[in-house]
Amino acid sequence: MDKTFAQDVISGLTSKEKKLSSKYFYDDEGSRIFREIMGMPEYYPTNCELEILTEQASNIVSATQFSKHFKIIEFGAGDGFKTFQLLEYLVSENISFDYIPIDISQEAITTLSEKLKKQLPELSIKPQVGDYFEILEKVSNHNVPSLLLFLGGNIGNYQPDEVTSLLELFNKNMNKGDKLLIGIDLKKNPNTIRTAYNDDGGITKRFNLNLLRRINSEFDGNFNIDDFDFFCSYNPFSGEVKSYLVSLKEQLVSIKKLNLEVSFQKNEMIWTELSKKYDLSEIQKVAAQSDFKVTQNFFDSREYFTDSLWEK
Ligand code: AVI
Repeated sequence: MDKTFAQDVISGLTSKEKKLSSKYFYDDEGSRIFREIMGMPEYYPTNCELEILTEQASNIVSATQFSKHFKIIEFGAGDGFKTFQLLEYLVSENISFDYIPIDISQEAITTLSEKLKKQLPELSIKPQVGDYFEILEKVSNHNVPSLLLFLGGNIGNYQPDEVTSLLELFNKNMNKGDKLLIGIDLKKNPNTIRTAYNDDGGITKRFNLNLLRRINSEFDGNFNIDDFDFFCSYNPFSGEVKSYLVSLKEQLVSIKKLNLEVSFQKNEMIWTELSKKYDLSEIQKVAAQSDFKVTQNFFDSREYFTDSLWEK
């Protein structure tokens, strides 16, 4: 049993305002649904970042100012779909570097490595499975500069206090002059954002409901998925998209392996996800708070998203 998940489910469902963290969305089924989301026309971030990394790979690499062999360390590499553009550019230019993708999923890393070995046989790849920071500490080397990648806009899913501690942890494990390229979704027309998370096809709803299905299967729960709805709102002032599951009736749910009975009022909500959108002044502020300097922001043509290059 995943103990941290178990504890978080207990504390989240017994607190006054119920919550479950979106970090638990990504079991195999959740990861599959997320890939469906990334393919939706409404979900713009994926294409925006792909455009940046395709069109501006050479500018990004020049902006790092690395003049000798370096390392690219990618957190949450997943299927490496977007990073491929950057790697392909570097290989085609005969630039000397090692690629170290890190993911918690062995399956993701195996698939990624096999794919890259076929498509970019000249690439030097040193995949790692496990905890980001343990690995970062292990691979950190004063003599070889590093470019860390934290892409996909994942930073938006962290609560404000978690953002600072995560970035401080990155910073602590980097050497002076190392760079961090961080994907950040930007504030924009609120309707564009609302549509990306309130898709007509109900895929994002399925993505959220999958968390209840996961609790049922891992902890022997009896959530009836049809008794829950999905609600999502965007606040253009704070930049926060907040997602919830809504109990459609008064009900009692039991989760046997956790020895837990949870009662729901009709229309009671469980907060599942924060997807925060930033503006450029907030990016400056967050970077400075964790001791980084923003070197340059790379935008897509619509300026919906930035891959922001920071220096320690
Ligand atoms: C992974 N993460 C950046 C996505 C986001 O946009 O917050 C997860 C997601 N949630 C709903 N749609 C996509």
